Amino acid sequence: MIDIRRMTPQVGTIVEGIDLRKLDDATFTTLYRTWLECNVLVVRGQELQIGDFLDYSRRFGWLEPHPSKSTRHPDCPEVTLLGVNKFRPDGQLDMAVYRRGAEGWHTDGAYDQEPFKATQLYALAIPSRGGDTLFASMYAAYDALPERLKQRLGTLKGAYVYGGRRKKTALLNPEDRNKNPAFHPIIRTHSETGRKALYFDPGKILRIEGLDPEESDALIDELTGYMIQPGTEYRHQWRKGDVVIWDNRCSYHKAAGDYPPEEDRIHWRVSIKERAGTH
Ligand SMILES: O=C(O)CCC(=O)C(=O)O
Ligand SMILES: [Fe+2]
Repeated sequence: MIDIRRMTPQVGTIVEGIDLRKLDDATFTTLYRTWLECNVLVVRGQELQIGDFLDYSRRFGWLEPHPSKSTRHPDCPEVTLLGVNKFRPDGQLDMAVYRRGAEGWHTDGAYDQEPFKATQLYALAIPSRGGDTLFASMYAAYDALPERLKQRLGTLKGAYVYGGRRKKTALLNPEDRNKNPAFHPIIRTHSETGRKALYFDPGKILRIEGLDPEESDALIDELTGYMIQPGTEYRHQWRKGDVVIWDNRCSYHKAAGDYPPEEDRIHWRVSIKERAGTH
């Protein structure tokens, strides 16, 4: 029996009692609609081969290899390995791998002209404690903006690159580190729900176009303060076999990054776009 449980009013639903390897179209449609409503969809208890994970992920959109080439699965470029090769040859913990996604609240792929529609993870190994992923609603962030800020943001656009203002590009190959920025309206309308969201990523934004640098930095700080609205957070405690997809058009996330480093925390990850071949 399929069991669908909302975790918070806005973000997060947990589904149990289905096998994603044998998912009929009607059930997928239910899952997809639920996901659009609650931004983050967790399906528990799966035993997937890599092909099963890819087949299920492709039902959401186009899978694009992530720009971090060094963390791609060796046989399958669409799959990124999270938590693999955490220790360098000299035994040092590689913080870029261990703390990936834990630097702050963010949305994935804002550095592309067409940002990622979704990101999906499959949990292969989960530590005994820590290592949660946190989520929050961009719709709630938009709704919380004072009218004055909504007016000011109007059609302003943010300029984004992978490394942002701090130039954090450790996971990229040198040839991929100096791409041109991508521009996105900060008030962004979701292409499927039609709802407005505060589309924003303080770690990847360079500047807000059309403002002088001090004004831009000040507005970035101000917007950062609106990102996470109380009551919209969902904290996912992973179990092995969980499949979790989040909508990057209407949710922020971050990894807690706090698990015992000597333990494994390993996921397969795919980046999903609305359309093929769009960077
Ligand atoms: O490992 C996690 O919990 C999430 C990491 C992350 O930010 C991502 O995969 O986009
Ligand atoms: Fe992320």
